[in-house]
Amino acid sequence: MMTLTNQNILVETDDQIGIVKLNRPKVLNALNHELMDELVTALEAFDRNDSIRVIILTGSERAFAAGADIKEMSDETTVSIMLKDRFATWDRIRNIKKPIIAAVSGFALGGGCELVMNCDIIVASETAQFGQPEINIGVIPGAGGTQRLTRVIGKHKAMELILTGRPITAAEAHALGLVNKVAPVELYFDAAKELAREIAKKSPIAVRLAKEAVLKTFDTSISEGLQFERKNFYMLFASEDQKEGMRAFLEKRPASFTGR
Ligand code: DAK
Repeated sequence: MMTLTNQNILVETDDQIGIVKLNRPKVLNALNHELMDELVTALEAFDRNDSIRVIILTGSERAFAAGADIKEMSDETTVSIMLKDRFATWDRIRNIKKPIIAAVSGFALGGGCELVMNCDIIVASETAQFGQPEINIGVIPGAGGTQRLTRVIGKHKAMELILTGRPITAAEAHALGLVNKVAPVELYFDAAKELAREIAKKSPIAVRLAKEAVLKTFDTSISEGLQFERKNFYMLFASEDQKEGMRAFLEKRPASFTGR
């Protein structure tokens, strides 16, 4: 296991799993520009690193992230915030090709909840709480909350959460389909790792094309989506992993995937 220290995040690897831990404990991991830049740099480095197959994004037990840094944001004007174009960083996160599992404990609010929804699978501790409280400070979600939350939990619940700013518990988030799995606080990170290990055994090229195809659902019609899925399916027959996977099945042995 290797640990690299940035100012606002901790980065480590565990076998084929890349782990990024948000680390601004004094402000409950509020997402300032510096943290977001470090985060996207770390995620892109894992994305390029062939020995990494799955990424876990996590925070502390007390907070995944309590939102964008309100102190940093409070003096912005329409023009200043637009010219900074900080959403470009979020778009880069959206373009990460490897699966990202969010391991969430404590607060996942505002931008924290939006960051979680940028991930592909969400494991929560029983103490996690999710919400979009921007309405309480006179704004609305800006990093995808109105769109992603609505697609995941439906219009009426999303409307309630976004208009009241009220957070929901891990159990509620699970019932609404926002969270894949809820585990006791001592176990949620291990549960995320277990999932990561399981996915890391699959063909990385199939995993990549599967993630791409699932995400396509969100910006296409069903017939275009089916075409897209088909194209990715055809493409996999050009991979060594497809040959290996099918041969291993027929030879009744576990497959060994290389990502080629
Ligand atoms: N920003 C800055 N500091 C924060 C913070 C935040 N979001 N959340 C907490 N802190 C700081 C507190 O100010 C406090 O600092 P000190 O007073 O000790 O210096 C410290 O963290 C501990 O917080 P509390 O003392 O408040 O702790 P409590 O346990 O009493 O309360 C809380 C925890 C999470 C309920 C509370 O801290 C809270 O309500 N925090 C704010 C939650 C919130 O409103 N989040 C949404 C922010 S708006 C964008 C991308 C994304 C976004 C916007 C733009 N671009 C790319 C342009 C997203 C916007 C948002 O997320």
